[in-house]
Amino acid sequence: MSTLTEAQIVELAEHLEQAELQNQAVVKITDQYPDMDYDDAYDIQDRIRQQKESRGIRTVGLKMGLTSFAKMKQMGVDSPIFGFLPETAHCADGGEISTDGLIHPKVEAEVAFVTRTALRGPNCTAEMAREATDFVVAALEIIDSRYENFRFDLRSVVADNTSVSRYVSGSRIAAITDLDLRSMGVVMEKNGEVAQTGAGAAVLGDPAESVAMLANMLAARDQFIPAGTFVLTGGITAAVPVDKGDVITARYQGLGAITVRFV
Ligand code: OOG
Ligand code: MG
Repeated sequence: MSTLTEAQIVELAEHLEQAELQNQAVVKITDQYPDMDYDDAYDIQDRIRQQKESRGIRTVGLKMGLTSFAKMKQMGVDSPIFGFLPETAHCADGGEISTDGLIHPKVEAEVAFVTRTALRGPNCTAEMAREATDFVVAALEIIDSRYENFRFDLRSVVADNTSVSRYVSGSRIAAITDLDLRSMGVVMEKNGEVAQTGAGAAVLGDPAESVAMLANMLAARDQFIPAGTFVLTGGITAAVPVDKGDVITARYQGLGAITVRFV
C-alpha cells in the first residue's frame, strides 16, 4: 500500500537528499504528510538510492537500525528499520571525518557481516544468516539525521535513509565460527574516557538475527541481500554525540579497535 503519488515520492526524495548535501536540518516529513505509510517511506529511500546511483555513486552495503533496546529507548521507537550505504559514506579506520559536512553527528559501535552467498527471505533464520556469512568485522556508524533535533518517527527516519551518514570498517576480519558475537564485549571511548559499553547480544539477542531480519524485511519488498554485501547490524549501545575535535575509539573483544577523529 502507498498513499503518496510518484511525484510526491520524487519531491520528498530530492528534499531529503538536498538536506543531506547542504547539511541543513528540516522538519520531519510526516508533519506535512501525516498519512504516509511504510511503503511510501521505503519508496522515498529507494528513490534517494536511485538518485545517487544515477550520479555514479555506488551502493556498497546495507544496514539495520534500531535493533538494540538502547537505541530504541534513545530514539523513542519500537521496531528495527533498514537502509543503504552509498560509497560516499565510507571512511578509513584511523582517519579523520570533517564535521563541516555534517549536521549533528552521533557515533554507534556496531558489528558488520559480509555475505558470501545471497540471502533471501522470508523465513530466514540466524543460522541461515551465519551460513551465508563470509566474515565479520567491527564497525562504527556515524548517523546524522536530517531532521531537526534528531526527532522523528519511524516513517520519517526510513525515508531519510535511517540517518546514514558515514561508516568505518575495522581492520581485522574474523570467521563467524571463531567468535561468540553474543558475548562479545564492546567499549566505546570518547577523548579517552569510557562513553558506552555493551555486548553483541544487545542486537536482537544475536547480531546474526539482525542479518536474518534484514533478509526478511527485504523480501517483503521483493528484494534480497546479494552475495558480497557489507551489512551493518545496528548500534550495540546508545549513540554518542560528537563535535569537531573529538576522538572516538571503540574496542571490540576479538575484533580489535577502531579510531576516528572528528575535525
Ligand atoms: C536511526 C538509525 C539507528 C542504529 O544502529 O540503531 C541506527 C537513528 O537513530 O537516527 O543506525
Ligand atoms: Mg546504526
